[in-house]
Amino acid sequence: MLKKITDKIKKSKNFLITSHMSLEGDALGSELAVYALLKKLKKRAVVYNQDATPEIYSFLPNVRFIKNHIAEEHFDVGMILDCSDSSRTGKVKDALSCVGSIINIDHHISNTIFGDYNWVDAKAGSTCQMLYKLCDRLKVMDKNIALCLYTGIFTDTGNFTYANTTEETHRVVSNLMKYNIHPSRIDENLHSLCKPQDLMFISDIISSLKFDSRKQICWARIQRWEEKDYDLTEVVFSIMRLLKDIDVFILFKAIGKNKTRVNFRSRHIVDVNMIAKFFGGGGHKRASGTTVEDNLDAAERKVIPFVKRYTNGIKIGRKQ
Ligand SMILES: [Mn+2]
Repeated sequence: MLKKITDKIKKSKNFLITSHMSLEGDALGSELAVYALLKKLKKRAVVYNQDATPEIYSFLPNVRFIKNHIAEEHFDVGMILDCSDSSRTGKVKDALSCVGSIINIDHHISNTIFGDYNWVDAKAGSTCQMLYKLCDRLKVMDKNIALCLYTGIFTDTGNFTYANTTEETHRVVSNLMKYNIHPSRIDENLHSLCKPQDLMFISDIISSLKFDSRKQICWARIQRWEEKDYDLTEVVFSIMRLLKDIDVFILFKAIGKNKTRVNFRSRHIVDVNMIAKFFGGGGHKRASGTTVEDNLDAAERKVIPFVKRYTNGIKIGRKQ
């Protein structure tokens, strides 16, 4: 598939690049790496997203060229990156209905294979890790592309701590490091951004922690989830992950009247993609989410017994 995709890219002139709503490091890193790659090949390319780019990613090269509106235009190819289904592009879907062909490059196990060219590798820790191969094959790697790819790999592997961090991840990163990448600066851009009131907000969430009787699942909830210019979800999970032996972490966020966002994480064992799927969502084995049309209490009453039943009989203990 990689060869078919490189051939298609070489043959085409005019590209639309997009990803999923609620942009994060892998989505933006993938888009901007592909944008830089196409520019190097002297192609026309537009990055078009439904959502505005969160401020913390403003250090990424070419981020100012990302568009949130476009005039109607024809594109030879739509490159959809890190996106499990074309509906997750939000309003960009309208523009995709008139592109010549769709290239779908992704690592979500829940990917619906919606493209004309589908390169989906659920074993890859990030889409950026996959794109390294594409850049390598097209011989376009440079400092800007390396910075984008590093950022996506870094964020999607939880700073190289999640179970999706592999030998391949480090091999790719070691090659990217040849392009004058400064991990400490990237980390500071992405993670040193809380204001004092944010820590109080996180402390409210952490004080709601509950556990199942077998101490395998823990969950927290927040009544008034605040949309900030960066997402505190991963910060909350990184605190929950400090708990010994627990495998499943769940965060319930009230995001509207009778609307609750539920995020799932697992450390080693439980397939949380299957759990999210049961409630109409999806994602990865170790990280997934869904939105349920219920208030916090009702969502918790629905989801937690299901997770308990689902994990019952699965031996959850410390590996290694
Ligand atoms: Mn990703």
